[in-house]
Amino acid sequence: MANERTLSIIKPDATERNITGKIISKLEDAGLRVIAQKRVWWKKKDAKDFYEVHKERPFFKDLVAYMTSGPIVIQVLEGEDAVAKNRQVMGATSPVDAEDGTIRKEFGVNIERNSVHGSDSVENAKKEIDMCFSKKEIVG
Ligand code: RTP
Ligand code: MG
Repeated sequence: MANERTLSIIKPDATERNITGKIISKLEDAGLRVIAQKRVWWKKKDAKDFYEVHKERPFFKDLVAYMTSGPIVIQVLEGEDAVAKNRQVMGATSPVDAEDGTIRKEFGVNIERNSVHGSDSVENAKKEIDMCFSKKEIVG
């Protein structure tokens, strides 16, 4: 198993409900370590750039509006198989489909307001980490 890094975002529905600590506990309990973290409030351009892959999807406009509706907490997580492990602890995109014990099952509101983002591949993790953090902000 490889030691990896992945990008995690605690989304506006979760910062609004003041449950960032509960979410971070689940990540840490899964064996992931927070090695960079910041709280930011994205402008439209930030959200559009980050979710560019989804720009043709019907939910894109709503997604950008939602991701700019409040503060988010962006993190770099490190650990064995961090990308897959994080996706596992997040659960399926929609809370109704997510397995028991996952973050989205426990905290997600609906398919859009699903509390967390996690990179879906090692390659995308690298891109997303570079987009969100400078080298010196990451302390492994
Ligand atoms: P994420 O990228 O945020 O980790 O989530 P994901 O891979 O599980 O889902 P993805 O298909 O990449 O979708 C990105 C985010 O867009 C919102 N979404 N809304 N209204 C809808 O049908 C819909 N579908 C997706 C969610 O916030 C989802 O996480
Ligand atoms: Mg995705």
